[in-house]
Amino acid sequence: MKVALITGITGQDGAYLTELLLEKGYMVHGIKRRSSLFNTDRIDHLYQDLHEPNVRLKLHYGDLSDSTNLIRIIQDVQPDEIYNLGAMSHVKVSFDTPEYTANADGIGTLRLLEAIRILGLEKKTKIYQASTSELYGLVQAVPQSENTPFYPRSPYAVAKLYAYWITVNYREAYHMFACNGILFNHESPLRGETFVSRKITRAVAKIALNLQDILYLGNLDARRDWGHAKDYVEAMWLILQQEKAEDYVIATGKTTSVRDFVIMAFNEVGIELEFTGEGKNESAKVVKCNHPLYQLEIGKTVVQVDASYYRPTEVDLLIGDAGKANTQLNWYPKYNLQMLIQEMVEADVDHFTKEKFLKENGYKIKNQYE
Ligand code: NDP
Ligand code: GDR
Repeated sequence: MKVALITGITGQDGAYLTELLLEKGYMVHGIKRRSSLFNTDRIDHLYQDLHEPNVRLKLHYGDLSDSTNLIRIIQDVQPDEIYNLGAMSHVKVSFDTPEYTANADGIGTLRLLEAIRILGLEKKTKIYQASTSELYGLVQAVPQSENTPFYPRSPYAVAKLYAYWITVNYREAYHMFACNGILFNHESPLRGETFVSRKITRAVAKIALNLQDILYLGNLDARRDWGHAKDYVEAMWLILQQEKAEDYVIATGKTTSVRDFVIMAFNEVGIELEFTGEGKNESAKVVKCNHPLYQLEIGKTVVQVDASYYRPTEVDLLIGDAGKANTQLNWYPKYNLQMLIQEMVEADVDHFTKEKFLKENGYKIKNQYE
């Protein structure tokens, strides 16, 4: 049985990757951080009681900032494959916590690579590094491929640049099977609530159900190449199954503005929007509301730009060229943006419909500690 170790197992990609590796018959070990509340919601459905026979998912407490912990876990687990997905992954937050981000996202990768070397596992253990389209930053050329120069634009991207190159360096210096997947934005119903896609789909559901008035957003002009996380974790696995360790861009090849994402998401619940104004004064109002279940007043403002969400330096345009992954990995995305948005909006509508039903029927959703 192949053994995998996943850092960041409690995150969006960690959950989809765990599901995929369990389906493929792996023994999966994951590193989770200690937190004051449970933080395993995304993988609870996969969790197996350790008292059961043939358990194939095991969680270990740990942190990318603690090399002693990483060395011990890797020694115990003896993984065939490590997927380094753990990171402080929010670009805007990295401007507030730059040192922590450098430590976890940059040096954390070095700690894993060194742990493999210290334990003499260079020939056994393959490692996947979660690199990112944020490395391209200030546009040098489009579409962005494995050969496009990097120009990071945030503490997050600079930390990930270190992680990218230290992965390449350990591959070249110590002949380790170490690879970067340069993944463009990928989303899903499991996406963290503060990334723009999920922030939008949650707001669409709440606004349609009259649980929220306005969605405040930052830069609507930014363009992203958005795919589905389920497709992208498949690429991570494929990258580690090749004969030779290499780096790959994973993307859909299509780019869409945040504004158009908003329009498409509201359309899913039959709401048509019209945007007016520019920059900090831009907003959108309802011009049509066709859904039998949702009644919204025509002319009501439902989206408003709030400059506090702007970033000190922005990445304006991302569009990936996944040609190498298409030909070498035979990887193609199964989801397009429309399908992704539909799945995300449906999941959020379902969630908030239940919440509304409970509230309207007198069930007070209490803080469990009250
Ligand atoms: P999430 O933010 O959903 O998950 C991040 C995971 O990392 C969580 O499990 C989190 O734990 C864990 N983590 C955070 N800090 C540490 C630390 N110091 N030590 C150990 N674990 C830590 O990210 P995604 O699943 O979306 O992304 C996975 C990886 O891929 C990240 O490295 C991200 O930077 C990168 N990436 C993501 C892309 C995307 O579009 N989603 C695109 C390209 C790259 P906890 O649950 O406790 O917070
Ligand atoms: P990104 O994702 O920064 O690309 O990083 P995010 O969804 O945060 O932002 C995408 C774009 O939307 C603009 N934007 C807003 N963003 C957020 N979060 N909130 C808002 O209110 C808002 N309004 C507009 C942003 O300015 C940006 O241009 C994600 C993360 O998953 C990284 O870890 C990963 O490496 C990259 O994708 C690829």
